[in-house]
Amino acid sequence: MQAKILVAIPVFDAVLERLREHFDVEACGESAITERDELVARLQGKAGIFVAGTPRIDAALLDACPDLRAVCSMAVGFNNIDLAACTARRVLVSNAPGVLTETTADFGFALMMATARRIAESEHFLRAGQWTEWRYDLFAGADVHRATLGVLGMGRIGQAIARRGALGFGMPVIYHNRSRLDAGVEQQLGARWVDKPTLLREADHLVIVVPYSAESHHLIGAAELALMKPGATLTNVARGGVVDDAALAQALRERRIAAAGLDVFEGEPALHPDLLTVPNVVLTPHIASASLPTRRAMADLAADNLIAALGNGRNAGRPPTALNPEVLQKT
Ligand code: 8YV
Repeated sequence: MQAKILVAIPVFDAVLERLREHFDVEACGESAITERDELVARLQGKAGIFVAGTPRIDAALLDACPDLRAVCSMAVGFNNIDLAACTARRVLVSNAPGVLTETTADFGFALMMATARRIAESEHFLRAGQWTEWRYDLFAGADVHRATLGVLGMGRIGQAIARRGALGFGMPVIYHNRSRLDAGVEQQLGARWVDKPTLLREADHLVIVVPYSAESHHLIGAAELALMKPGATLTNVARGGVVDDAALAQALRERRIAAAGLDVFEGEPALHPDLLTVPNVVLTPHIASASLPTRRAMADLAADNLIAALGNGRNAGRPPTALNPEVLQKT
């Protein structure tokens, strides 16, 4: 008998078909399952669940769904999944690292450029029929080339953004991360490790790429924003919650920094209402990894993990990007 799984988010038909070759699949339909009660009900008797950055998988959910053996996510960030609770119950967890690095870096860089050069703001102006004459200062923004790029969080995506800045735009790169890169990698990127206050003080364009955790909650709040240059920009392609959105909206309104580009929000898909009323912010709906080939690769990787975790094929017992592979070891 095939194992039963729940696909809790909408996904490519081709990926569902692949999963159906291995499992008895229940799919959510047009919208993701977000209600806890519905999730618990639909998970009864299911050995696996296919998710992304939502829904939340925590100890209470695991206890209510005792058949669950694998939680496979098509996102790289896994702050919606309580890894320790899963490991304690021998539930395999996988994420989707690597396949979205370059696409997310493209978007992070594009959002930073759109923010610096005021592209969204100027388009709104044009669409509103407000363009009547050329002016020397019309939407004059900040340069990107040769400006100092500050990267907060120097993992795979941070390094890919740094590479774009250093090699493509001649930007000196400074970064802050808990651990320093190898000297060789630093040299290749022309990147210099600095402490967090120095990063905030010196960056012309700050790009945030740290994972969300209790330690990174509101890593950027009013005090940090106060250290930044008045002409600086801030771009967040990491997670909402890393930035205090209320403090950011206030800093933008008071022009304590020039502009921000945000792809992620605290409490998304809801937005802090103040962000909608400040003009100097570019807002996008968590789409940094959203190129079709990359989203397909992310979904396929999550499927690979589910198939390996629960199936009995070639890779049985060896999910490629498991976060707690130890739970599959025979005791
Ligand atoms: C996903 C992301 O699109 O991978 C991640 O961590 O943030 C995005 O690539 C998102 O998590 C989907 O919910």
